[in-house]
Amino acid sequence: MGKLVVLTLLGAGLALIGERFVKLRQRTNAFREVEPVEPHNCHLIEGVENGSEDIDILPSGLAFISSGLKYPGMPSFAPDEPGQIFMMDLNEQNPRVQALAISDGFDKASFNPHGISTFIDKDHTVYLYVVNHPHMESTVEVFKFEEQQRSLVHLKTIEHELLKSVNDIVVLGPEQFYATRDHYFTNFLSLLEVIMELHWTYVLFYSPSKVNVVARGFISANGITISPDKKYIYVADVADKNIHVMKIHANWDLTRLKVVQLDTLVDNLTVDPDTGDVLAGCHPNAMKLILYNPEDPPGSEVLRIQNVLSEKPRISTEYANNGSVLQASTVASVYKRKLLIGTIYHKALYCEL
Ligand SMILES: [Ca+2]
Ligand SMILES: [Ca+2]
Repeated sequence: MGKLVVLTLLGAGLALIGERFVKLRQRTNAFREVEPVEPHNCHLIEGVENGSEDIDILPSGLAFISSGLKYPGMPSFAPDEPGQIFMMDLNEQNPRVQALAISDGFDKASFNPHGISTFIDKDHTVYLYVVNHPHMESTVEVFKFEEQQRSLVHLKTIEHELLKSVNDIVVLGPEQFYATRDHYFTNFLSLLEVIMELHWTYVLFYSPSKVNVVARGFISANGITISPDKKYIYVADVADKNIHVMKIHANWDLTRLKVVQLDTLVDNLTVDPDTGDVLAGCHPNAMKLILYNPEDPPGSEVLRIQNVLSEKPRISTEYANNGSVLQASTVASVYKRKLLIGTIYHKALYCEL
């Protein structure tokens, strides 16, 4: 009788592992190959070699690019070099990147920038908020942008017990932002939460006087951005391959209105300022991302979602590549028909649409 119980439990355990393994392969699109889609005028951006995870473009056409992310489980082509923020002026005929100088008094050696968001104050001062992972912790760094000097003045570091495993932020006002948490566990168990499909991550609202969770139920909340009229928030769940559309209330609480299901692992989101379309930087095959093989690298994919609030949003592919040009795309940001595509640890692409 004892043997039978053990065998039954063992069989059930193996069946569960097998079922989870099959599910994981489906969830990561382990068998998916992309068909190439490329606008006519695209070229790699000289000087960006070690990632460009997030890109935020000011209304004036100045683009901020976060570079050099070191993230658990992902390769880094420059593991010993600190991260940087690059700038690119998209009004120039042939825009080039330049690394922004960062003021003294900030630990530049451990700078590990991830998601970014800009905020323009009433007095026109530009602030850059950066998710940072110094020593694999999570902080939000607030910088003031000095346009003439092309530099960032570090103002403060924001830390909070709920600001863990932060992926991206969107700034709402002075020292007010939403932030996404991409893992619940901060140790080896984080792998388990994806395998078991635990919906334990969230969106956090932060202000100096109030910090609270405003949306739950994501396997891995990733990119976040706001609609041009500031009424809606778009949140990508990278592991669930979808985008959540949420309404913002006066007290900053969020209500989920709809979920746009896709067949690709959605990373960062931006909005085309001319059309209001959502642009999604995506990973077509996450298995290739995790099991990095330079002979068969992860590809890149950018989707455009038109009329995201309507019954039937229109989804089209703006860019797709099998990794021969651009690997592991995370973000696409557009300014006057000029498109920038960033990546976790690879290069960055400039296209004219
Ligand atoms: Ca962002
Ligand atoms: Ca991200």
